[in-house]
Amino acid sequence: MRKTSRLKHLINSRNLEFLMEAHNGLSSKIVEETGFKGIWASGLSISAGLGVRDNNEASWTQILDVLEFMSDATSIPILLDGDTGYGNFNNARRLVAKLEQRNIAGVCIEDKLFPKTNSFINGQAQPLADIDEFCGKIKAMKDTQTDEDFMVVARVESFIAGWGLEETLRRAEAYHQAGVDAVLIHSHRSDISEIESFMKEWQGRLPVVIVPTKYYATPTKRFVDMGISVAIWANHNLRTSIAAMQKISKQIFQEERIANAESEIASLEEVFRLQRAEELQEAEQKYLPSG
Ligand code: SPV
Ligand code: MG
Repeated sequence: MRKTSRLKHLINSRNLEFLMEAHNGLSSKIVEETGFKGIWASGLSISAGLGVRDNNEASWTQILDVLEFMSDATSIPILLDGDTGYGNFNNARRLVAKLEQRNIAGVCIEDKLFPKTNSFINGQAQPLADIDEFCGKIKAMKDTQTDEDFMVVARVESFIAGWGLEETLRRAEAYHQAGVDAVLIHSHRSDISEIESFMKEWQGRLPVVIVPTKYYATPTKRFVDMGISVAIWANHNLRTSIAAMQKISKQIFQEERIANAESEIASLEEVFRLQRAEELQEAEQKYLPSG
């Protein structure tokens, strides 16, 4: 099954499904091996991994280059966190064309302004996109895709920007009418009350995707009971790698030796396995002249 079709099934499945964050080829492989059915190509994590801020400092073609490694390394579908679509409708539809070429299964765009700011920074101050302009962007993206299963998810940022349920419903319904495949409702509260209020009114008009980064203490069963379609664990591979790298760098720096690090880190054999070094050795036997 095509990656687009797999993501479509995942989003439309009756069960709660999960996307796990990855930000490069290696983390993508680990997500797939672990058993996840799909990958969230997080803008926060990719930008942090590149050493820049989550403010579109990395250009969209630089993001595409990272995605190409992620997609080549895996067979599960990738949903790109496409920020605002990197410009207006024209930039967003060109993005769709390029994502299809790279076998990326879908993209999520948020109703903010380019250059975006991460939703957990200065939440109240963030201006939202004009609804009609954002709907035009969605239509342009849906009209551009050549694979009918390519997924466009609209992320509603009105709770984040300090607006209430009414504005969130108004926006979600407008994006629904514009032809989007699912809505992502974001919240920076530490409880799930905003999402819950939305779900009561929404009544399953389209699949709903959530990012529980701030309401992490909410039991997953509540998402199921509410009828959430997809939960995204949005930045946990990035954050675990930061913690692990800081710990081991500090230890080696202080001790000026690596002996104590050895038992705490992946073996070289594990690195080679993840890179599929064995396959190249077999290919060399087959294709290089012997003797
Ligand atoms: C990301 O992972 O980059 C997201 C989700 O957009 S969040 O950071 O929670 O806004
Ligand atoms: Mg993001």
